[in-house]
Amino acid sequence: MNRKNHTLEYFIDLDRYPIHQLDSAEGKELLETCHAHIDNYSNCTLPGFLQQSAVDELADELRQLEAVARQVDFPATAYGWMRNRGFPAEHPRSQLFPRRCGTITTEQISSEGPSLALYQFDELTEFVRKLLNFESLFRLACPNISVRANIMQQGDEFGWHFDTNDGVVSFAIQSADVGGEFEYAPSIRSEDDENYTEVSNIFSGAKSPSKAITPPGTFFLFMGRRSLHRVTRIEKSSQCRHSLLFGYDKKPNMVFPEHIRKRLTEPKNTSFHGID
Ligand SMILES: O=C(O)CCC(=O)C(=O)O
Ligand SMILES: [Fe+2]
Repeated sequence: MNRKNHTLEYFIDLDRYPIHQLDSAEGKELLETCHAHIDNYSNCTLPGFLQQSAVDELADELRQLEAVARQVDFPATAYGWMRNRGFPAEHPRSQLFPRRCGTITTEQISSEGPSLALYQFDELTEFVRKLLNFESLFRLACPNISVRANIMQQGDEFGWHFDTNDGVVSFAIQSADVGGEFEYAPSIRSEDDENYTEVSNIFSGAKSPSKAITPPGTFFLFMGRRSLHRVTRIEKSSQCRHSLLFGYDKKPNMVFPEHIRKRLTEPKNTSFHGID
């Protein structure tokens, strides 16, 4: 096998995004720009973050994993971490959205390959920590959900939802031809205010969401617990949409509970994950 030299500069355009020198004037400027964007839009979107040759290698790796992706296919609540029984039919907590998507989990990915090599860089973890303004940030120790990839084909969609945590990092690796766009409503909820009126407006289409522009190679940090989001249906595409997702935690050695890991690693997951 033709092993690549997986250095930081092989993966990341450090001239444009000097994440290895965050204390330099250029590094500070990068952080300032990102923080302002996070404050206003609940995300940090850095196009051209990955070098083209790295994008190509990552896309090759994910393409080879398409055959073993687990298919998730069920109607899902946007509020996966809450008990949602007993709300009126039209209430946001009662609504379900299609979640149809292929998932690759960490144990399926080669430890020699580019996806796991990119995850291992302390410079990247430190950059994310500074973006989030956390005292500490660690890569996960989870054998299944540290690094994930979403593999979406024609007809797939990942309906409206909130993530269980803020600060998930994803990389756009391969786009669909038509559809498969990331739409979101920034900071629409908080732990003190669910803001159901605005959530309903997005669900019903009365209010239009924002769209993230994420061509392949884009770094994307997202506040998904506060911000409603979805990946729109892939209407037509000759190739799958690939996104690569990296998990982090404030504490070291975080492993997701077994029932969550099981749910993601079951061969075909069509179980009802709606109201319970
Ligand atoms: O694949 C993506 O771009 C993000 C999908 C998503 O929101 C998620 O996996 O929670
Ligand atoms: Fe999400």
